[in-house]
Amino acid sequence: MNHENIRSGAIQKAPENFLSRDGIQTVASEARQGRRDFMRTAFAAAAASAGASAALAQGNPVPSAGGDPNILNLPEHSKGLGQGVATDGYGKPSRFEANVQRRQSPGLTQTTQSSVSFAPLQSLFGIVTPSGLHFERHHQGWWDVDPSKHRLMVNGSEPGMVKTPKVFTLDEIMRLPAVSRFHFIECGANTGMEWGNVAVPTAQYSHGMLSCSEFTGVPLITLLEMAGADLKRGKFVLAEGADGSSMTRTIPMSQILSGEVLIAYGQNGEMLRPENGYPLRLIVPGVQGVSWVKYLRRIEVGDQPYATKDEAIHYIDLMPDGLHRQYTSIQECKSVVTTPSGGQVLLDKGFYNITGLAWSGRGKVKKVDVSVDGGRNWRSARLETPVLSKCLTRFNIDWVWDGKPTIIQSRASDDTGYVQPSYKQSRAVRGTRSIYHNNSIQSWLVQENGEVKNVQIS
Ligand SMILES: Nc1nc2c(c(=O)[nH]1)N[C@H]1C(S)=C(S)[C@@H](COP(=O)(O)O)O[C@H]1N2
Ligand SMILES: [Mo]
Repeated sequence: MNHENIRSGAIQKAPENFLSRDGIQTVASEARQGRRDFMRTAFAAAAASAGASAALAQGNPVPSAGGDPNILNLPEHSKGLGQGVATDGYGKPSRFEANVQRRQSPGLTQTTQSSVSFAPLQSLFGIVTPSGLHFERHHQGWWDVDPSKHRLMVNGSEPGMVKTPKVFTLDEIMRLPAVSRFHFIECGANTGMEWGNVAVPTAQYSHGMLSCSEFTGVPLITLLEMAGADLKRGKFVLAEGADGSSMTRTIPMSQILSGEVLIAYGQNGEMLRPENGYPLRLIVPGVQGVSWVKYLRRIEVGDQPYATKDEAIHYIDLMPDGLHRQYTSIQECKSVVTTPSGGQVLLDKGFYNITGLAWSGRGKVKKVDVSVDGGRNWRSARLETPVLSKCLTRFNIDWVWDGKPTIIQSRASDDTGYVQPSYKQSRAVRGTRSIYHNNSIQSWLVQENGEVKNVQIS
């Protein structure tokens, strides 16, 4: 690429008004203390010795001349008796992984109670988000609801819409035929700060309102059939949560008829976490997170959309002419490189595995192209299996860094043929004042000193 572009300002630097300088440094050092720093320590000896970078370039570190005490000396754990089984009954990550945490954005948390925490995408592997690291978004705080008292009501908007309105206990729901499916959930506001070119420092803050789990539950259609819902007149369903936010969203019956909308109690092999809606939540694959109603207590069948507050005035798109789109639901195809990403530090020039996540609310990811020269050239990344519909897909691609500043990007397309847009393309339609549904191509600037920064290419 033409590195002059970086200096001449064709590439906009991340503005620093989102966080104080201190804030940015804190976040960057949090990221550094993470896995990348582990790499740095592990390879430090190798990198110091002559010819090491050439060896690293082949992915083959050479031992230092003096001998590495970490291989020459037997560690304590090879000589002594280890600990007995964990006594707390529920395992925790290694103490060396303590930096891998959900984090609250210093710029977004204005109230006494935080309402968003972001998943540490840059520290995760594969496609599943560990339940304790799943992002959180609460409109009115979370609750640990007593499952023995929780009820789900299924009723109609008018007499006849549902023949026998029903109230289900959790036990009754758990007796029904269950399915387990992997799906991503993304808040419609994910990457929202970047519409206005506010470049938050890490992938956690730019893309971390995104998670992926194996959900277990009962297809909503099963409950509707049990209650005798009129599936011809009933074109829409209202889903309502039991928390104080009065979270209510309209779901089209067509999606429910496909069998993919679930009433879920399971997440990654155990019950849902309280933060994620324990004991029941709605799973609406491909649709923005707000429709995945937590603490689900009521399903109403009706013949028209409900236009509730959380769909008529929130989670819709502000267009450049000042008008809103009436309704938006599907999360369009998107991707992000998670390593290298903002706040991480590369060790040295040489070989790296570029890795990231791609997803589409419309189906399967078909292809992910990666550029390591600011969008001039693109190569297809390897899509790791499984590649599932409306689910995160992991991609990997080889890269040999020559030690010069460069820009790394990923561009996903899905099986409908849709291609993830550039910022230029997104802004041409959406302007810069939107909050929601930003699926533009993310750019990470790798600087000469190895530090990676969030930038936007104008
Ligand atoms: N009952 C209820 N459901 C809710 C919300 C809420 O505040 N209350 N937040 C919604 C929003 S905006 C999102 S993005 C997702 C977040 O789900 P999570 O907290 O499990 O990540 O839940 C949705 N469902
Ligand atoms: Mo959301």
